[in-house]
Amino acid sequence: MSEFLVHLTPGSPFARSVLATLEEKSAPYRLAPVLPATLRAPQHLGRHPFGRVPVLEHGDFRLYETQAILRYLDRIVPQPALTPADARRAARMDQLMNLNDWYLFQGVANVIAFQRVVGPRLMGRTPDEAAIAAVIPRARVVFDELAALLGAQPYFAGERLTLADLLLAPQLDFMQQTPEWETLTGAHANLREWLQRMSLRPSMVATSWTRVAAACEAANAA
Ligand SMILES: N[C@@H](CCC(=O)N[C@@H](CS)C(=O)NCC(=O)O)C(=O)O
Repeated sequence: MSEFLVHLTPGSPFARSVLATLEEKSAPYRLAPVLPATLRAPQHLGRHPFGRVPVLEHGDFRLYETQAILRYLDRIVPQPALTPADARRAARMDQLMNLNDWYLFQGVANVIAFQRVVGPRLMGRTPDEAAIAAVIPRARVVFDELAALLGAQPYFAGERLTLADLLLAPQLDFMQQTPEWETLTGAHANLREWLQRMSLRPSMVATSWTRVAAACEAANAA
């Protein structure tokens, strides 16, 4: 199988989903680090006109948008399958992936995790408490719904790991590093146990911010 190239900035939860999927598939890949300051530079805009990461390259095929990348990887490297064969379980997986992008990331994680984790760590910023407080009602709806959809299942679409788990885990791992995690998951032991289970997977261990940052430094030095 030919190698995959992943353009990313360390710490990106969307990029981590791509890396964790590659790890689950034991697929060969290389990292192409993009400095945050160069996301809007012509070279990166040539790969991703919206100036974001991740971007995947596979031979002469280039692709951005994490859901599209994850589904491509699942088709091109079929084992282990990360999409349920059952239509209803597959629909649940799709629903959760959209919930991640539209309701968890947009307006919840991109505010709370950014203010609490990314801003302080990368830019030395102080969290904007008013901005965080403003999104808590929406965050409660998202977390209550995630817990309801997970229910007593080990994974979001049932008995087996799917792309939905791999898209959600990096976002929720970020959220776990904030004090809001306690508030939002205090009544949702199932969600906390799921993240614990996900965090122990070798694919998640191998793609922590620290590990990816070290791999990016090595790639830059090479
Ligand atoms: N819809 C995109 C979202 C990607 C995204 O928002 N990536 C973030 C990092 S997690 C990014 O590139 N942020 C840089 C910026 O907005 O300047 C996807 O699914 O790939």
